[in-house]
Amino acid sequence: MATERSLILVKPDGVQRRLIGAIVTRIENRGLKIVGMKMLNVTPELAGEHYAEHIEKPFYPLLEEFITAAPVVALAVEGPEAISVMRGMMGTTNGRESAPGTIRGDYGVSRQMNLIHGSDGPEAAARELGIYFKPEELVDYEPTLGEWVCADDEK
Ligand code: IDP
Ligand code: MG
Repeated sequence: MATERSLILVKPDGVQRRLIGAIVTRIENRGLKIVGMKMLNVTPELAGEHYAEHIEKPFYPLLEEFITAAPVVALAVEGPEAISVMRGMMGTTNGRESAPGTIRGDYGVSRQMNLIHGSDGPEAAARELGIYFKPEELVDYEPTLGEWVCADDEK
């Protein structure tokens, strides 16, 4: 069991549809700890760095247009196996196929406008957190409720 950090974005559709609060509430309610949070505009350069693995794909121009079209909210989320826990909460890429109960499955019907980004593994998380946050923007604190979220041997 490992405590992990994941880079989460509320994408432009989530900001425009006023779902920032709903998405952040789900993260908090799950017991995960937010250790960084800011709103920013993604530039084409930042989009290319973040989505380097997709840059040659046919859908990339539309993805760039979408992710730069309105602000995003970037979050650094920490917790036991936070990367896979967040991927599970997000649902599958295409909102039409995402299970009810997931963020994408409850709030969306689009493959592109799927509301949330979450790192897909430890290497991606470290890389993406480094792209969106300076070290001093990530905070360290003991959550008062921490000892009631999971047992010591799960941390
Ligand atoms: P993920 O966000 O579930 O990890 P990826 O395959 O890494 O999905 O794709 C990154 C993002 O690119 C998706 O979240 C979605 O916004 C967009 N995307 C993925 N596949 C397509 C596609 O075929 N057409 C248009 N946009 C896509
Ligand atoms: Mg991905």
